[in-house]
Amino acid sequence: LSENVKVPEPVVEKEGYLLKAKIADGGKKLRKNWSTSWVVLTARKMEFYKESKQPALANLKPGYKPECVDLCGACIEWTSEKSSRKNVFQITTVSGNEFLLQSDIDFLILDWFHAIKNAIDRLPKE
Ligand code: I3P
Repeated sequence: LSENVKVPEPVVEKEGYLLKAKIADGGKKLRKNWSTSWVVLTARKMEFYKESKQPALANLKPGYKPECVDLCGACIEWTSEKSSRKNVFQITTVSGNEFLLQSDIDFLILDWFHAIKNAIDRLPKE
């Protein structure tokens, strides 16, 4: 019976396209590779979907799992050293994953920064 219980989807606080580069996984440095990602922010996490004209469809493909970022205890900060691009901030998770996010559009990246920072500040640190 419990298998039939549907867990409600968390409320989406913000979603949209950003340029993303994952630069570390579990503390291990990765080669930087920027790509456009459909980003979905909820209270506790962010999800990065592959670029798609109809992002919702990415959900429906069997076996497709977006990359998931746990915001509990995460850090967010602007960085000018880690990229030659403007408007770049970094998110570092407790598990040692590091992501750079970027947009050339100033108000857009500012909105994202504050939305993610607010989410992190509302969460417990552990
Ligand atoms: C990287 C690529 C990235 C660039 C990075 C390069 O080269 O050009 O876009 O980061 O610079 O190393 P490759 O594709 O050969 O891996 P930015 O665009 O963020 O500057 P970096 O080495 O200074 O991080």
